[in-house]
Amino acid sequence: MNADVSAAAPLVGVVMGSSSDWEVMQHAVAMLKEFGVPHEASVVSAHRMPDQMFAYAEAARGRGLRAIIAGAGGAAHLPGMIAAKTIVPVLGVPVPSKYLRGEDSLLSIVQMPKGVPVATFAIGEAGAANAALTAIAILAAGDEALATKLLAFRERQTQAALDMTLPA
Ligand code: RP5
Repeated sequence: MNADVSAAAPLVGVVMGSSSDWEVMQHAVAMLKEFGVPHEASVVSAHRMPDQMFAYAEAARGRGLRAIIAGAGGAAHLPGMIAAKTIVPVLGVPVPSKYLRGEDSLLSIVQMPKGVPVATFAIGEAGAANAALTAIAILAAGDEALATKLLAFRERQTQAALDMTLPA
């Protein structure tokens, strides 16, 4: 397990099935960094290291994680299997795959049977960034300073859209 741990005790865990997922999943980590949210990032492969995956999920709540962002591609069972072993909210990111462009990843993650939810996001970079923003929103419910940062982020986006111009 290859972990990149930020200074404080992590509140959000970012896991992915392979180092090849980093190109997409780095956008979740970048967003958490931008908001100063303590986090960790590691490779946890569902089919290549299932024992470590279960250990990660089982320990998550006790270690203080408040959300887990899980990205995987292809037969993307990582988010669902982590969700099966913890009540910490799991935010699933479908990583684009070689042959089916991530549609396989999306359907694998989104179609969880009733009872064990995985909140599923868009395929790729937008999904990774939005999963982080959702983790931030979950934490902001009990953290006014973080809520203020999130509101300011939204206001900057609004202003950027208001400032947009089109060619004459
Ligand atoms: C999945 O298989 C990973 O999440 C990755 O998206 C995909 C390919 O993995 P590698 O062959 O690049 O390690 O488990």
